[in-house]
Amino acid sequence: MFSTSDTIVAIATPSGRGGLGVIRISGPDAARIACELIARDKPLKPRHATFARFSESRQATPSRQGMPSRPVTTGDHVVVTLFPAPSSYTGEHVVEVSAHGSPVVLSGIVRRAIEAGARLAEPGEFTLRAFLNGKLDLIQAEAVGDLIDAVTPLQARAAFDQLEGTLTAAIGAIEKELFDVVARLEASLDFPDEGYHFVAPQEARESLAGVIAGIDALLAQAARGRLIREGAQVAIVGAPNVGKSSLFNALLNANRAIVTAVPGTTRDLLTERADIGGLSLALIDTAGVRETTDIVEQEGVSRARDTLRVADLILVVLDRSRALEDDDRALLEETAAQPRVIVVNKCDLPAAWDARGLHPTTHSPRGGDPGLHPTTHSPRGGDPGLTPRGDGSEGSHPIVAISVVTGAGLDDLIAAIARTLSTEETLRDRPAITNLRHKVLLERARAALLQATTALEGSISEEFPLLDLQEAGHALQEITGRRTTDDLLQHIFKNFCIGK
Ligand SMILES: Nc1nc2c(ncn2[C@@H]2O[C@H](COP(=O)(O)OP(=O)(O)OP(=O)(O)O)[C@@H](O)[C@H]2O)c(=O)[nH]1
Ligand SMILES: [Mg+2]
Repeated sequence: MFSTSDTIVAIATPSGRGGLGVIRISGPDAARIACELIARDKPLKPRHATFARFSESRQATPSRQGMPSRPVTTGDHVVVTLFPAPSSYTGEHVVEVSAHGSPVVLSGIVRRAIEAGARLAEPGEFTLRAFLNGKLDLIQAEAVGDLIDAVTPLQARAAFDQLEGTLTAAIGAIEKELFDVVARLEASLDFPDEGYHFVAPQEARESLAGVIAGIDALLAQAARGRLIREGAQVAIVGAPNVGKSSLFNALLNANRAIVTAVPGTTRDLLTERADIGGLSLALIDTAGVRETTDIVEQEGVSRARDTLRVADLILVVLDRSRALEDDDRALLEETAAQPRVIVVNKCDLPAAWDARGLHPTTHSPRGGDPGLHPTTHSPRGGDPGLTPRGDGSEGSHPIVAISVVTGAGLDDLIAAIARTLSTEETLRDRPAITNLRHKVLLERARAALLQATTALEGSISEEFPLLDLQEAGHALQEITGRRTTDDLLQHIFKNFCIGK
């Protein structure tokens, strides 16, 4: 299904103008095609940058009276480098052509390479070939995609770790342990007269417990890893005019949403990616939640409510300069069971209430919201519950006082967002597992190992645990790509960009 017998070509740099643009050619004919591009008779010297002139036309037609001959062809000074197989990115002969980053010139070079026998590469095909040729395993190939897509330094670091083989090594160690148990059980099966001579069931169970512990250690980091790789959705909700859009703009550091003194300014959802506390978050600004007869606003409120259900974290914004109203209290109750940070805004203005006003017994007859309990906050009075810096005592619902106008408390809010979404280690340690595909397969391996352990307890034939162990082994091999299907490869590489 995936042929590597032809030669592929693509622009490797982003589309648009740039100082330099790079074209990559990979496959058996790469060197010959490169020589044709620059009309060179001698072979290219491996790993040597050759400065040359590219001219798109095969036979340059002399111009008449200074007018270029038709069709107009492109030309440029280029630097051509040959990386002979197998010491190249794809493991095949690879040529990189650096030209000036003009889309016209780069397309001209690609067109010329196709005329000379290359084919336009599919998305991710260079990395797919690297995988098929054994230069990378599947984890590393996926890490290449993650690294390119990374928008925060933490994402880039986690992807690079995987590219360097940290997860590959961890899976390898687990596979080795598993293989050891399988080998001993199989030996017992091959020499039935010896019974469990090669491994006693108890011993095999203990070994399997070690394998499962290894998997558990990886799985324990999976939630943090996923948060780093995929980020989280953070919805900003609140009554009209409390300063949601102002906060949205402040967190984005951009004047993205319209801010006015008129309640009901925001009517639709606005979503932007932001790097907040090292995490890549999708921030969502919503319409102020209130009862309204305006049809457009009603739709906005309904969308805001929908967002509440899907968001990973909710920032409930309250305005401290005016008394809390029913809309505010309703929202506090509505979001009580979800991960949230309560943002008390407009602290530059005289206070109309303080955190004691958030006491659940006062406003939430159903109670059950420990995060709002005033005793969990500073008892010093004055501005007790609004002490912005949390010491961890806020539980899962920190309350942070800010003023978007002065910028006070914004850093504390960012810290509270990162803390609520994750733990401090998320930002410090780098988890090995970030990819959902890997997590699912590890869970499958774990389930099969547990089943094998149970089968060993029954002390029936070794065949039963062996079948389960085989399944566990297959799941581990799927992670690294030693077992794979065309569908899976297609699914993984279709999300890559062309030229990678
Ligand atoms: N003094 C003061 N005013 C603020 C603060 N934050 C926002 N405002 C003002 O409050 C008004 C409403 O701000 P917005 O950001 O539009 O509020 P919103 O919650 O998005 O409002 P809707 O979209 O109508 O629901 C504007 O006049 C802001 O300038 C703050 O911290 N202090
Ligand atoms: Mg708004």
